[in-house]
Amino acid sequence: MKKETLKRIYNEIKKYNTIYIVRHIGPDPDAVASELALKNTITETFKDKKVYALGTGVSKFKYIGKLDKINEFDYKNSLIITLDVPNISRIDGLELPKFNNVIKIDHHPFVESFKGIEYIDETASSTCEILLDLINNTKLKMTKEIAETLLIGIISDSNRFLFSPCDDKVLMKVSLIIKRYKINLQTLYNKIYKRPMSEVRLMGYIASNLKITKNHLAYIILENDIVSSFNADASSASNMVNDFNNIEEFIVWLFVTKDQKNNIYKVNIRSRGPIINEIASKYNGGGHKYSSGARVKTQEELNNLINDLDNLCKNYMKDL
Ligand SMILES: [Mn+2]
Repeated sequence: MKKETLKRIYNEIKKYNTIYIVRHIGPDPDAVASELALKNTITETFKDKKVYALGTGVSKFKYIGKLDKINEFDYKNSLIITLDVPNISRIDGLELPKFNNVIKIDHHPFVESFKGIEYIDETASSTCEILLDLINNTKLKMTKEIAETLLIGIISDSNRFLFSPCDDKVLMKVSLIIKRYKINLQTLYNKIYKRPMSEVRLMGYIASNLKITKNHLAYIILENDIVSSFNADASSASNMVNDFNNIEEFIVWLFVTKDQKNNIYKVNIRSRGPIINEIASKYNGGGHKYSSGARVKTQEELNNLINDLDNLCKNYMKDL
């Protein structure tokens, strides 16, 4: 069944000369790596196709590759492939409803239909792992560069195979491409994990100022002047939420940063027990069961979100 859908996706790709690839706003390495790997395997396989990997660029992820910028779209005769995003409102780079032909490839829980072919594998560690399956099961070509890009997404989204889901299947697939393309993991890790000292100092600030409730919820609101005093930007501060896993004193934790341009609070939430994506979706967000994001406009909404998560922790602890 799954293999059949992968073959259908390949046949669709074959049909179209113009293909746009998009992913979610506020990209992470899996989002960016998946769109560039897919673009590269399509252009490697079909030399004549015009393929665009779209969305706002992030300087931190420049090492993964360069994104495309276009202003005019062929709405009717093109194919859109959405990666790593379950809801239309979080797509970055184009307005999906305007297009006729859509393929969705994702590993997040289903949120809404994109009215095309949908391939959702919640057991996959990352969208890049699904694309590895796509290449392994079709005539799409693999190169060393594509394999490395896919590995960047798989390694980042699984945090070096720490987060679930992570199983024997992904380790087997990864080990095969590392061997076949003689990939140097150390070089790759250096690219993914190298960071300036100022970020580590910011982590120290966060560790010292994180508030922990009696229900085992931890949170911090990172004002922009604090973040910039450490020479960091809001998105890298927000992503540090991943570095606070497995801490005894809390089971759910959230980092709040401010998006000055759109005047909203961006909330990044993690859990090692309670399921958080239902609450996140109440606050203009969503995501995985244990890893979600939300966006709220006012301090009041933010307080409500924190209260809801605190209650979630309380109920979870009661049932243990
Ligand atoms: Mn992902």
